[in-house]
Amino acid sequence: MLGRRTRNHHRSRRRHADVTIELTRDVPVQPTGALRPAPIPAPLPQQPSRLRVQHAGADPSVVAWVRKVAALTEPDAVVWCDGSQEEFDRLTTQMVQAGTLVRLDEDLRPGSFLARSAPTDVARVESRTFIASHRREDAGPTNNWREPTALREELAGVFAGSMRGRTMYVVPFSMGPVGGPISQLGVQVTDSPYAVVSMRTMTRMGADALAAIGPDTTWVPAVHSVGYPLVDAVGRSRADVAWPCNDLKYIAHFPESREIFSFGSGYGGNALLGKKCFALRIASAMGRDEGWLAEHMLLVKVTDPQQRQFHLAAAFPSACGKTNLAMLRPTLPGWTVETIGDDIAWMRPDADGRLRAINPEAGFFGVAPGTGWSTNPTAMQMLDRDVIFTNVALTDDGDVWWEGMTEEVPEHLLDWQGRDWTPASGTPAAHPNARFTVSASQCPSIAAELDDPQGVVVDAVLFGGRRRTNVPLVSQAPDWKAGVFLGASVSSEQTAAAEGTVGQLRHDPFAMLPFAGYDMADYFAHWLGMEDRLSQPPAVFGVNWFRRGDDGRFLWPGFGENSRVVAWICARLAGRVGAVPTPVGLVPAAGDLDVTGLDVPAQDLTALFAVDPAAWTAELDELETYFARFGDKLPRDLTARLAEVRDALRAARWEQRRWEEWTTD
Ligand code: GTP
Ligand code: SPV
Ligand code: MN
Repeated sequence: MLGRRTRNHHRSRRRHADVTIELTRDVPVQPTGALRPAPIPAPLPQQPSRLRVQHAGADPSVVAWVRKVAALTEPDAVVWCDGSQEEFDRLTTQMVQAGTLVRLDEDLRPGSFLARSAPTDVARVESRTFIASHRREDAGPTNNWREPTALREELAGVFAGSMRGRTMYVVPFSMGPVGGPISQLGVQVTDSPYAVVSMRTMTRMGADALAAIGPDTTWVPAVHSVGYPLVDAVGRSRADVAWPCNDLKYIAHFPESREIFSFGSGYGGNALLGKKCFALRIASAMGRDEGWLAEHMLLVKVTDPQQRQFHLAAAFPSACGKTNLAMLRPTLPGWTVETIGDDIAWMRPDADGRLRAINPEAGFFGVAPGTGWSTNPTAMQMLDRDVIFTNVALTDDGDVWWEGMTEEVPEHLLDWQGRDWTPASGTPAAHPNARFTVSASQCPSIAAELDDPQGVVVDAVLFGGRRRTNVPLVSQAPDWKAGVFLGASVSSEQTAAAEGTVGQLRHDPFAMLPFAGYDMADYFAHWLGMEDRLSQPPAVFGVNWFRRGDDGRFLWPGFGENSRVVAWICARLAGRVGAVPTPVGLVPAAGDLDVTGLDVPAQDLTALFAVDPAAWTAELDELETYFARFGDKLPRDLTARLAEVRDALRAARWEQRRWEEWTTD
């Protein structure tokens, strides 16, 4: 049982009343603003007697843990969340009063709110995301490793008293349908009501999840504080702000004891701990140990004109098109795409050796900019009510707007920071990483399978990124090993979803660079090893909607037109079409990609599939350098596939030269 395991992993430092305080208070808290930490360590305060930590329905392991966290963080009150509408209404009303939320116009956007975050708290902070494993090599060269004991001590310092003057909410949740065979349970404590209401939308949160935790249940403890206490160690108070956070941030993971600690941010992936922290970083480590996969993937059900069904999972890096593909409205007649998930898939081999997947989430935390009636009408319909928007612009009539929502740009707005904005302002009205939080049940294309605890059989896995050059519109890996190589070789231009330089090309293997909870080379090996666990492994494809012409424009119209690529993938799965080999994979034969009615010049279509041997050889040289970071741990299958592609390119180069000599004769 995890609760017990967790206790053993901690080292008790102080005893106070009947509460074991595991984390020392000697390191001063570092709050933002005027509140300064007390120079001398204050005496341990008595736990306030009005603090009601007990909860009749909760397993004692949960109560004991909540008590420990409360003793450390010293909130004024503890509230156990039940996930009810009444609770949601109470918290949102409170946040409107506090200025955290703006209630949108009840006719234009019923039941909806706008949150404006602090300008310093708008995206994931990868530089402050830590993996604390006992051995450094278990975190691997792509993660920020921390020694667990030292990190625990640091965290003890920052969490000590961090909830003073605030309410601590206990948020029990299930990732996946409660009680399902692929599902997992967790409990987040947080001093952010915004995190509470978001967790209610994004997970199965509340009484049912809590009731599912019994004495022998594994559950993941997740501690979250925005790090803005309202009272300091010597009792001085300060006023709250609309979006409390702290310049000092920690997004900390202990994959071995399956624990999460997040400090200093109220935003998205930093604060909704069921999402990236649990469902990807902790769950990927669980998957390694237990033989399954936790992936940054959308999940869809595709039905072809003959009513044949296919399930596809696709990994694209952050803000690279998962939500849009998940809600695809096919332009090809007779095809339908239904949404199961848009960000995370948990996949495990079933008794028949097929890969079964669920979406562990219950809602969508999606990118607003670029979402419009012409690009993603399904999402636009989904967003017509009961949404929490974060960092979008506010219209004069109390509705929301963002770049790409409509062709016509409003004359006047309040931008994402609440400042007057006009088209002449020269800055984006919505933050590029502005997001919506909405229940999956509101999605017009949602599939009934979202609530099937058994999941769906995955027929194909797609990998993609934002690549202006080299990577073809679609290609198929000839076998599983080549498919794993394809996933491992994903690189993509950086987006606003995390801090960093937007547009900069970086390796993002399996779209999991920021999310793998253990060594990336071990992760590659785990993927390779899945072949032996599967009687029918999914086919693997690479896609790229983002290739550009010399003039900088996208060569492919994308969005609904991506159904043409999906149709070719399904035709391959059904064995209806052949394919043409290239050095980097199999591509559609002439005529097999349905371009009927598509307004794309023939030379652009050719360019979308061009494999330039010189450019690709350079790409492989660079990839080899990247792979070298993993040293001896890099699986030989990947080195072998790299050599194979290299040889094929050399042959292609020779072919090309010979052809050029002929044509110039
Ligand atoms: P995360 O939630 O960060 O994991 O992102 P995501 O992968 O779900 O990305 P999303 O679908 O929200 O897309 C991000 C941006 O890419 C949006 O601005 C989209 O409009 C844009 N985008 C999505 N699909 C396409 C496409 O086919 N072509 C082009 N040109 N842009 C696209
Ligand atoms: C991503 O960055 O991949 C997201 C958004 O899906 S966040 O939840 O903030 O990580
Ligand atoms: Mn994501």
